[in-house]
Amino acid sequence: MSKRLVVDPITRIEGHLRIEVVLDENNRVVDAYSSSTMWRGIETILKGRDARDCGLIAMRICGVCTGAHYWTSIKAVEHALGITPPTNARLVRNLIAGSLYLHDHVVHFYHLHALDWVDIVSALKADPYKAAKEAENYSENPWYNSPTQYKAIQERLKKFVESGRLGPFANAYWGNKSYKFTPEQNLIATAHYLEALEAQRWMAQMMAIYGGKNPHPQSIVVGGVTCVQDIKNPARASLFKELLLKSRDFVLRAYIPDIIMAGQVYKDEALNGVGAGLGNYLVYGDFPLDDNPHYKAKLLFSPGVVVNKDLTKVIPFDQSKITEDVTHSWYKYENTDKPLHPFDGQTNPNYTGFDENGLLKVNEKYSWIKSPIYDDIRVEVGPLARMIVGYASGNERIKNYVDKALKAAGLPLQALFSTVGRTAARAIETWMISDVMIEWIDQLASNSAKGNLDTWTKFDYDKLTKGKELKGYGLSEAPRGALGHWVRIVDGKVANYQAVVPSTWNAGPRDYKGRMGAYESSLVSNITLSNPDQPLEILRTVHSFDPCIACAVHVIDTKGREIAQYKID
Ligand code: NFE
Ligand code: MG
Repeated sequence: MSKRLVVDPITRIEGHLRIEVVLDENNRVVDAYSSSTMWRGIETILKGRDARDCGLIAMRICGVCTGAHYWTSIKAVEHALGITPPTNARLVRNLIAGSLYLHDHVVHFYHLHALDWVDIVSALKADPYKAAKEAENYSENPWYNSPTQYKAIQERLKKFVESGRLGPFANAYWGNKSYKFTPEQNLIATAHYLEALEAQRWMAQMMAIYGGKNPHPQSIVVGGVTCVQDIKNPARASLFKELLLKSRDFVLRAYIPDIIMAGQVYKDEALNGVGAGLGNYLVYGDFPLDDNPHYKAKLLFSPGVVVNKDLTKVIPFDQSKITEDVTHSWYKYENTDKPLHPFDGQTNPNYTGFDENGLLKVNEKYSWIKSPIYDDIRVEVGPLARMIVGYASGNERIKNYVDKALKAAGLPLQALFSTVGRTAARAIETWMISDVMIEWIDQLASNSAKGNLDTWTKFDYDKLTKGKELKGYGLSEAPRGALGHWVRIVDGKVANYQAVVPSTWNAGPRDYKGRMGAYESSLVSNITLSNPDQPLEILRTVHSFDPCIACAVHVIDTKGREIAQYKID
């Protein structure tokens, strides 16, 4: 007898996500469906606008990776106009994007994902002396290293629990068998969870130094950046570096050790490919290291495609091979049923609802997310894709960090193909980015000291656009993965605008051939629930992608109609 399990809403994510799985008699997941139950509308709003304004509006696609849409949009317009920003603008953009990585990844691991691994209640049973010793197994210089500190954290926790006001720790699946940390390990991770609430503030402040504010930075414009005064003032670079070093310290002494600990404790899951998913990975590439246009520059993250977990081969990335399919999505294309390239993309809603039992109509349309396809392959994007494609491309920097982390956890490369690997990849790239950012801030400070305050490439918009049709794309690696914006500009006004977003790639439903999206595929990868009333293993794997559904859908119902009803199972 198989049974259908509905998890709706999935919490500790951005937006509204529903997962339906089919369990066999042993509670093993044998089928899975991912559905966005929310609808938004930014692509449509952008039509008819001056293309120089797109970035400011496009960043409203999301409240989390706001900046990623902002600069990706600006890159698309720069591509269409044929302009390239100068060195200082490149460095500032890399620094702002880097601070988004640090902030997003730390907040994700601790505040959105950790409770899938860490049993807070068990931490109350820990021996603080043993915890202080245990922390030394994962770091030479642990963030917390004295029994007194661990005891104080335990006291804080006790007060929480005794007051009955559990706040963020309420309603979890404490005691579930798939929690594997010892009480001491749980106490270590809980301590870092609380500390990360403070640490994430430093990373948000970093973005605001050159971005003006956080979220929604505002200093990037078509052609460059506007924060000349901040580049000129050496105190700004000093403050940035101070916050960067503090953040990096937290990453090295808390985040990375916690990942090594998880890698060791959850070794079997990693080796058995639990949550592995599609095995196909796509990276657009990002963080330009020279001043060529973004699609030609040498990049920190190598672009490319790896298929079937085959690390011996990297297929070169070509944006013309991206399409979006709507066979199982609540949209309808005019005049065609075929997947469309984003330059020709359409966003026409066609909501067909749930079945008579309130379940997804899995053989028909069942999500507000489209299904992106690369060269007729379904792919996963994100930190794991970046580490895999980088590794397979022979990217020395990426190889070095991946090898160091795997060695510390005592795991082979193969272990990356799992939920544990996906979560570890995010930590590994956070470590790498925090090191590279030191180089970038030093370069920016040195340029400024030499009197190079060049921040903008001059252009004449009217001259460039009058009477012309121009097309451009911006390709980025947002924290959650490959992000592309495509714009068509006619006579200076936006004629069409399409965004294909990381969570669209990962959370999309089946495609026209019935092939699963990345979440769906990862859920049917060797996952068995230890208690079907507590879908902890489902949350752990879905969270390992760091879902953002606002991003994935980015279409808005301006009339405020009810578009879906929620059933909380
Ligand atoms: Ni809304 Fe985003 C990132 C983008 S997501 S968070 O990272 O682009 O899919
Ligand atoms: Mg789109």
